[in-house]
Amino acid sequence: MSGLNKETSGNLGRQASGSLSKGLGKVKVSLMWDPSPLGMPDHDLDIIAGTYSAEDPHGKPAYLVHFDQRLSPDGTINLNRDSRTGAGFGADEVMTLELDRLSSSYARVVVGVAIQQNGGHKTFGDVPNTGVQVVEGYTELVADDFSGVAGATAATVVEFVRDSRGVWECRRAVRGFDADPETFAAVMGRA
Ligand SMILES: [Ca+2]
Repeated sequence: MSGLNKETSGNLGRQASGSLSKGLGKVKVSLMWDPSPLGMPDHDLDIIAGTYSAEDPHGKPAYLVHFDQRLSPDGTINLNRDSRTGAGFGADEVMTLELDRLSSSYARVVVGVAIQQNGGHKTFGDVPNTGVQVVEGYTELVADDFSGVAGATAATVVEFVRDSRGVWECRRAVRGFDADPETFAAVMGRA
């Protein structure tokens, strides 16, 4: 996989499609935070999704989606909006996941947020007004302000798992990590 400790990003788009199955269909993750004071290093937070196979749901991710790999191989997970500063109104980063379109070979998707470190040690407590929201349509599934993981440099937020019927369910999973984005992405599925 390519490095997660910041390079350039691609830019790919995709059409959405509807859901016929029960359980979760198209889910949206929105992340917001405030920019750093003028002259200070930027606050750069990243949404990262890891998709795991049915054979190894808590092991190595089958693939990752993030600023440097904005679309999953089958087009089902898309980082629609990317920010390196947190400047501007509304959500700074947005990711959509079309869970109902994922191949049955995948059984779990974990979504987390990592803070670019740039040689320092920046935690959620260092970044003002950080918030994340997970919705399906108008239904809020998970919302958090990271105050419970203020000392962490990265955190998982939510996991999606297939139940015994094969439909997707959502579980809140706010767990802090002390790791840079690349390390976090490699281990975020183990919990
Ligand atoms: Ca970012």
